[in-house]
Amino acid sequence: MTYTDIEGKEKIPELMLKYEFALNILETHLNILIKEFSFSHGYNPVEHVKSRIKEENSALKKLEQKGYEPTYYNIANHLHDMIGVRIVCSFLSDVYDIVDLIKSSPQFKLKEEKDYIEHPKESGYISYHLLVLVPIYLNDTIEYVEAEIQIRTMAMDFWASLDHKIQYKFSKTLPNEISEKLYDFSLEINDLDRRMNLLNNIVKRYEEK
Ligand code: 0O2
Repeated sequence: MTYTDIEGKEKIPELMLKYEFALNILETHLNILIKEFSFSHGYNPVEHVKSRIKEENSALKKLEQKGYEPTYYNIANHLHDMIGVRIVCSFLSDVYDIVDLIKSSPQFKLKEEKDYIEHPKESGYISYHLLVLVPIYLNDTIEYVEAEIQIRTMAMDFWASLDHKIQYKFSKTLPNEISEKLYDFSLEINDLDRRMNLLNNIVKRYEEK
């Protein structure tokens, strides 16, 4: 199935255009926030930023997984991560600095936050998610478009990327022996992140001397 087969298909190009506008605005604001933070702190907490608009087949697959019909309405109302930005940081404390930075920005409205660092998912997935509303200015109206921002360390990103690759190889659920190992590795990664953060605190004390 493609977008051209779904109910409300004639409204899809306009929706995609709005996603494109919102992503452009979001990327620009995030870039400014991070650059300003780096300038004022003399330190850049961000390793890299990746963004995307969800591909057609992923969007339709996600609707199916969530039990929704593949319609324009359901894409617009039930997929909250059609726009996704991933900010990968160096240390655990950097993740929280970036979360605070985004939350205190007047450029976005915060809709929801999910702290999968304090509360990892059953799979072992660790990350911090912010669901924000990005204003786009169209003729005489302002529309707010949802976007998901995932903030994580390099270690969390390493786990999530490999987990994603492994999941992809299995069409149904993962065999227990694999999901259990992935969960254990995520605990190790979490522990390593915390120890690296402590080490960084010691490094900072040396820098202050
Ligand atoms: P992709 O390909 O990365 O886009 P919601 O999106 O809020 O309606 P959901 O699915 O419960 O509902 O949201 P959640 O779990 O807060 O966030 C979903 C996204 O987080 C996923 O998007 C992944 O990017 C990431 N994620 C969540 N759980 C896992 C996991 O166990 N392993 C990995 N590798 N990533 C995870 P998509 O659309 O599923 O995938």
